[in-house]
Amino acid sequence: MHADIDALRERIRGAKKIVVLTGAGVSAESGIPTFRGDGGLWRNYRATDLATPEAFARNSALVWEFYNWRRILISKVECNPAHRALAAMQKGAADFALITQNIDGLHLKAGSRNVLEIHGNIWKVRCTHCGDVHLEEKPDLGTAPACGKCGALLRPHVVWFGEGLDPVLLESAYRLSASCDLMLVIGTSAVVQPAASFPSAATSSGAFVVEINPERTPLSASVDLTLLGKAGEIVPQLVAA
Ligand code: BV8
Ligand code: ZN
Repeated sequence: MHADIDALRERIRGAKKIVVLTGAGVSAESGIPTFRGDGGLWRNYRATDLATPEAFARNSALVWEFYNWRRILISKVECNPAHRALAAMQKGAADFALITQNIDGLHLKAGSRNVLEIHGNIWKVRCTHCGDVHLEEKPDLGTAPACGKCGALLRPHVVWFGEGLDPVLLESAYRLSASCDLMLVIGTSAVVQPAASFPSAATSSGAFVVEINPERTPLSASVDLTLLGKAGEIVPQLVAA
């Protein structure tokens, strides 16, 4: 592993354009349960049951209880060494982009800039009627928060399953993936589309693609290097002075 890490550190140093794609695994060591790992349950619901427009239409109060539970949890955790190392890597790189599937905002909190939050941000709310979007830092918004402008019900400004991603963000993510020479894929089970397709866009454009994950994933067979381990342990070694 050490030789791989040393070689990768050299590759990072020499890379012209680095793109990093992160998933829930990069926040696991901050204490935020991942989606598909154990602990990814809330009152015996799976996130995929509640993170849908249908669930919100059926029982918006239950969905708000789920998001308030996550907002309260996230408000209490800290960024971990993986978040901090990625912020440092960005500072030292000529051309760097971070695409995250996470909505916890921890990359921004760790100092990463221009993060593409392709699934949205749990700290943003959107009005279901007038579409107004704003940051709402209070962790518990109750089960029927109302829009300050028009009084209609607010929803989390996140992308639910079955909803399209912001087309501008999606196009940028593909363009960045297809024009980098090094992609690091960190802490994702590579199941959720369209994010799971970004690494193959990088590969087909000749990039060197690295996966960092304690487990193998559907991506493992097609990446150039898999570093089996925790993000909080491996990523800091990639930016060590
Ligand atoms: C779309 C925001 C079309 C909300 C999220 C069948 C039926 C219905 C839909 C589909 C279907 N088949 C495919 C689809 C499409 C669907 C999809 O991909 N479903 C999956 C489940 C099969 N995709 C969508 O619906 C997307 N939209 O396709 O729309 C469309 C197009 C145009 C117009 C209209 C419609 C929208 C997808 C976005 C959904 N929203 N989040 C919220 O969070 O509440 S996705 C959600 O899952 C999170 O963002 C999360 O990040 C993401 C992916 O999961 P991972 O990040 O990979 O997390 P996971 O737990 O799976 O894995 C963690 C990994 O970390 C593991 O590998 C683990 O080993 C590793 N790990 C653990 N510890 C560590 C670690 N790694 C490093 N260090 C550690 N310490
Ligand atoms: Zn409104």
